Amino acid sequence: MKINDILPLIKKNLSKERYEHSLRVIETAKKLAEIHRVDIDKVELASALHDYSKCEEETYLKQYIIDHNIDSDLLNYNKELWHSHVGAHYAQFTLGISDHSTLNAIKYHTTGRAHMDEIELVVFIADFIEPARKIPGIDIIRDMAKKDLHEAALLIFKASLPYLISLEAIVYPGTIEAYNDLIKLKGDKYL
Ligand code: DGI
Ligand code: FE
Ligand code: FE
Repeated sequence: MKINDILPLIKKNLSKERYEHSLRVIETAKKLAEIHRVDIDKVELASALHDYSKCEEETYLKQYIIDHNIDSDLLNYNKELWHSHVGAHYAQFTLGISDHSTLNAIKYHTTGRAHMDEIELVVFIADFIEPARKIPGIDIIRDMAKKDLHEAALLIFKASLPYLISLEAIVYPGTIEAYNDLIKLKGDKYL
């Protein structure tokens, strides 16, 4: 599928705000892809679709996960985590997208995962740093994203994990695995 076929689809399925966020993620991700020489077409498609299911009702997402045999353990965690997996399933089975990196970039854009490839990293980072995001310390992450994708992803976890903990939110194990993986890559200082 081409981006020109995807844009009307996401526009129809999303609120105006969410559609505009998606457009900003596409632009941010494309810039990162160019800098880091990552496949632009895959990055564009994945970032366009990353929040495809974000505006669905909680009951719809839950039923979709049950009906399509998506990892049911997700239902034990925050509903914010569901839209990414439902969106990736929709992209694969309804839109016929088969590229694994593209599908994983959609599926793991909320939590990250261990062993993210560059396409996944670009979408994960672009979602966090798109220009409308106002998060303390975000400019340091924006600068790092131009230099080093792994280090930028690590900065995101260093901001988001303490935030989730401050809210006493349950942290999804995949999020911790993603963080641990990035630490292993650069060498654990405490071992
Ligand atoms: O869909 P977006 O708003 O663009 O961004 P996103 O898909 O990264 O979703 C962010 C939300 O997901 C935010 O409210 C925090 C939440 N989240 C991410 N990881 C975890 C989490 N919530 C819990 N409880 N646990 C997590 O591990
Ligand atoms: Fe999302
Ligand atoms: Fe998003």
